[in-house]
Amino acid sequence: MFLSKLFLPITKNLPSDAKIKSHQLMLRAGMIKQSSAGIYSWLPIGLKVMKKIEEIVREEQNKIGAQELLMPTIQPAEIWKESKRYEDYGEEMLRIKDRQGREMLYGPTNEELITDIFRSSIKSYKSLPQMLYHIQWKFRDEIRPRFGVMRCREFFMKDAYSFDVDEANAKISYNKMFYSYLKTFKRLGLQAIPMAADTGPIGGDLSHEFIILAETGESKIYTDKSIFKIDVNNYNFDIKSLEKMRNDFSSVYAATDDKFEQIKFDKLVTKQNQIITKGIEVGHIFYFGDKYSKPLNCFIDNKDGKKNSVKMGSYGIGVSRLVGAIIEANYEKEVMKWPKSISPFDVVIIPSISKNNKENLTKSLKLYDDLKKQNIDVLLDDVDENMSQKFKKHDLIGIPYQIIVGSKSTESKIEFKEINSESSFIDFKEVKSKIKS
Ligand code: P5A
Repeated sequence: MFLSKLFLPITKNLPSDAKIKSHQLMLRAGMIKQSSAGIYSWLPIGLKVMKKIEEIVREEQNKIGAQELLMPTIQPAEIWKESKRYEDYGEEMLRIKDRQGREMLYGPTNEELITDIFRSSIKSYKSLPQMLYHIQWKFRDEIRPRFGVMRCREFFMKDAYSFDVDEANAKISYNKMFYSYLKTFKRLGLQAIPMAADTGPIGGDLSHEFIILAETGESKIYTDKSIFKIDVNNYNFDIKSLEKMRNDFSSVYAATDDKFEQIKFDKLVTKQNQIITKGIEVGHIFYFGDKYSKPLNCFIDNKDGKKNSVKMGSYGIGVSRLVGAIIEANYEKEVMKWPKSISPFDVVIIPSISKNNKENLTKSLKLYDDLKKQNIDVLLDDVDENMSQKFKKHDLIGIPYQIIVGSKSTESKIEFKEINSESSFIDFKEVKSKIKS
């Protein structure tokens, strides 16, 4: 892609409510545009990053055996009346009437709808366990949408649902998701801490939030440094190892504001190890047994011939929120650096161009073609601007690698730079391995 052709509406004027870095940067770099409070259009660069996150989330869900489907955004009110959440959900639910006067709603979550799908097809314990997920827009009429994509009214969520014969099996599904979440966040370059959490309007008695550390986070968190030593890669994907993983995490003190107890914190965590900071919730998982399956009559025939309610859990990842959260975690002194796994481009070529000298541009076009042939997603900055303006712009866009084509580069040696560090001269053949390693 040539920068001169890219739809990248960089803006300088920020609205006064853009208070945190990720919100400011996403507006400045033309990643999103607000259409009304808490509702955004995703412009090409923003969408590209979000789609890459979505794909990583999808791959990690598939790896643990979850199956993708797609439910609609608009749901009928009846199933929510059956579960008794229609009234309880209150003002956050956007309620709609169709032309026949039927009550509908824009889904804030999908426990009811998935239970309805499940009850109409699965009748026997032999078909269990099952894990189903979709990645779909949600709507919550938040009282105070803020921080850009972090607390929106319309947002993109991966939500998965597990179905098991009994509680013991349901906890195995819960642990599999727990594992998958840690793997997912790792691939996104994030260190997420699982924390026992309250269940709120979703309900149930077992729940974890996955929180990444960031000063601008909405949740205050209290934990022990030693939690960072627990590495998901040290566990296998089998029942015992997954159980051990969850127990290892649970044995370290970690709490958000609502669950925090000073006495316990001081007793369990030495002063040197105490971490008190803020964080962003990027995922949330729940086990709620038959909270929905019972009222919705989702029963299966068990081995012993008796009918039993299916035991369920639900598991959310804020895909659109992650775009903002990753910026908060990576932004440093006016420079953005995307993790390679989700960067809008693999590398940018920045030639020094002037009216009288088009030689660097010609050299760059050749490099561009070569990289394209190697399947590298490359941006060529062919805009006629001086180098300091160019660098400023690329600090904002955040592509992690730059090839600078100026008087110093030769046919064989090119100037290569990782954003936010010093450049060096390398052989062109090494570029691919540098970028993809
Ligand atoms: C779990 C999946 C649920 O809705 N039902 C289905 C359960 N959980 S949750 O915690 O309420 O949301 C899951 C994740 O979605 C993101 N999220 C949001 N992102 C942007 N704007 C919002 N207003 C918003 N609300 C929730 C969070 O990442 C949350 O962890």
